[in-house]
Amino acid sequence: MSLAASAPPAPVRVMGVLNMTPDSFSDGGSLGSVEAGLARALALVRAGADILDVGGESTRPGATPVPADEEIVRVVPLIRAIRAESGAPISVDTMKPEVARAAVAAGATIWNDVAALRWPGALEAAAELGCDVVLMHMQGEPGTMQREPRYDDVVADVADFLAARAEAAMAAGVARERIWLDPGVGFGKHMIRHNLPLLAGLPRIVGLGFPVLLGVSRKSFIGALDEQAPPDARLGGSIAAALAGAAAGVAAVRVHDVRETVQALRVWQAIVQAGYQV
Ligand code: HH2
Repeated sequence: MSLAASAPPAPVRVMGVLNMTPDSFSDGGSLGSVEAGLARALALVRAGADILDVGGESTRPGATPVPADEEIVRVVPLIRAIRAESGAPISVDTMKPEVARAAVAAGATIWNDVAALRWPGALEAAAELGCDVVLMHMQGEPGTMQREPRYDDVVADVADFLAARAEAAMAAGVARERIWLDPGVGFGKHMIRHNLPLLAGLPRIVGLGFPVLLGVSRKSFIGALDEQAPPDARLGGSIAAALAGAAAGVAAVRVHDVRETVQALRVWQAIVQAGYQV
């Protein structure tokens, strides 16, 4: 069947994870210095990353909160070092407006906020900074979010929340074209009962009309579906979930294993593209 009349989807962008944290669930402690972080960042760019996501506070369930000044010390020198060596877009993974401000001053152009600008002063900061913002859904707080997550209808609840946060951001002065949405897989969601229907319902989130970022890499639901495989043994499941996102129309995926994901997406994209040729 030829689909020549309509255009194939744009390639899915890949955001590579750089966690400057001692305690991240998937790769904690692997980057102990700016030099190690920079080497990893440049390796991710060579592997095909379109965006580098620098984080200084783990959001895994039960993680210890990090004060803003400590988070700034973890992320800003690395952002500066990357900016000096590479033109790759940098996002900062933080909930705190003061960290976002320092990161943007150092060269980040995207604020990846798992709290969707709900911290005091966050909406105003995003509007002032004028950077892109990722608004992610999370039920509860990182420390307690996995205790007893509840939804009437997880897809509808997440879609309604994201639409409301996008409205709040625009009302505060954030330009519509700066906004990305993220369903927040694993953030206040039962591993199977909530994450899987949410992934199946991604077209509804995409249908809100903003680019969607999806973070599924190495997440616990993959271990739950495969004999409790540990985070570093979840590559196959991570790629499967990323491709499910691609098929649903997400604009970008946030991943630890950049090279492997880029290859999987290239093959998927080539197959889809072949269906559009006369
Ligand atoms: N997931 C994590 C962290 N930040 N940001 C967005 N937008 N979407 C996500 O799904 C997402 C995110 C959790 O992964 P990781 O960074 O590997 O772990 P930790 O939070 O323990 O540092």
